[in-house]
Amino acid sequence: MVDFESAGTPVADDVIVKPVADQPALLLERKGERVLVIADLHLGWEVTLAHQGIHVPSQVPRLLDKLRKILAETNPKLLVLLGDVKHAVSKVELEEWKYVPEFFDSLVEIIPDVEVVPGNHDGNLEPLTPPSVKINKSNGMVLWDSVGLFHGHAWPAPPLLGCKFLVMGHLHPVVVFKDPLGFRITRQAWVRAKSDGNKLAEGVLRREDAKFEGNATEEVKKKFGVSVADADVIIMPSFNDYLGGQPINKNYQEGWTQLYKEYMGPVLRSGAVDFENGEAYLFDGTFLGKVEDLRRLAR
Ligand SMILES: [Mn+2]
Repeated sequence: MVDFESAGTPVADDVIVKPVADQPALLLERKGERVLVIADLHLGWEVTLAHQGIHVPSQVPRLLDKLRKILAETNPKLLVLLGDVKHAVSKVELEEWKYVPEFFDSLVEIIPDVEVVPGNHDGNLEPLTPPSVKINKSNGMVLWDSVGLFHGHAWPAPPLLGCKFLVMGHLHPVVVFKDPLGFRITRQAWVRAKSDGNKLAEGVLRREDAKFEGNATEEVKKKFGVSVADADVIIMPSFNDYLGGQPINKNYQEGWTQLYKEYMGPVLRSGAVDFENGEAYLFDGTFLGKVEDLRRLAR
């Protein structure tokens, strides 16, 4: 296991949150109970490429292999797939009827307890998964009253506002460096940042009622019985390492580009998560620095 170095391993409510060493997987632990989280598998990404004339062999065996090793090493009771399990948006591509069930059939033999929090690519996922796999709502799930898990393309459900930890995917963060000769180095990264609970609550309430005004924290308590908390937010790297990523230190020059703004999802766009002061880490635990400092290195 690797600690998030600079601030130590976050612990609250007896919950330990740790990235698995050298892997894009997050281990949550409470009183000896372990849950593994991975995000952005994008099964079938290679089929989309094939439509463009680029042929890459099916990644299903490779991804399963990687996952099998991590599961053997960490021995969790539950695996959570944090969105974008498959790649094709909403309409199920023909090929998906083969490789998505193929993936899940092998997966539930390795670990019987699997839950999905759907992402923006997961329309019509249910008919492709075994009945034992639980598909949650796309506005997220709460674990142990402390950990909110949501994909990140949409606002989380009100109960997640009370969580001390929020885990999200969707962004596929990578860090890009350029050396003096112009060589570009791209590395997947973890980002850890603080959320402003009240700001997040404002966004969640506005989604439900566009005219909302007043104190969001009080309103969430009144309406949903949830005590809003500032959270430790962990943005996960994509499990499928073949995918492109969002260079967190590059797409920002005088402001986020329009495309990136649209992509990053309402939570990050709203400023409710202090992404600028977020800390980036490599898979081996190396602390790279704050997101805003890394931007200077990208130019
Ligand atoms: Mn996504």
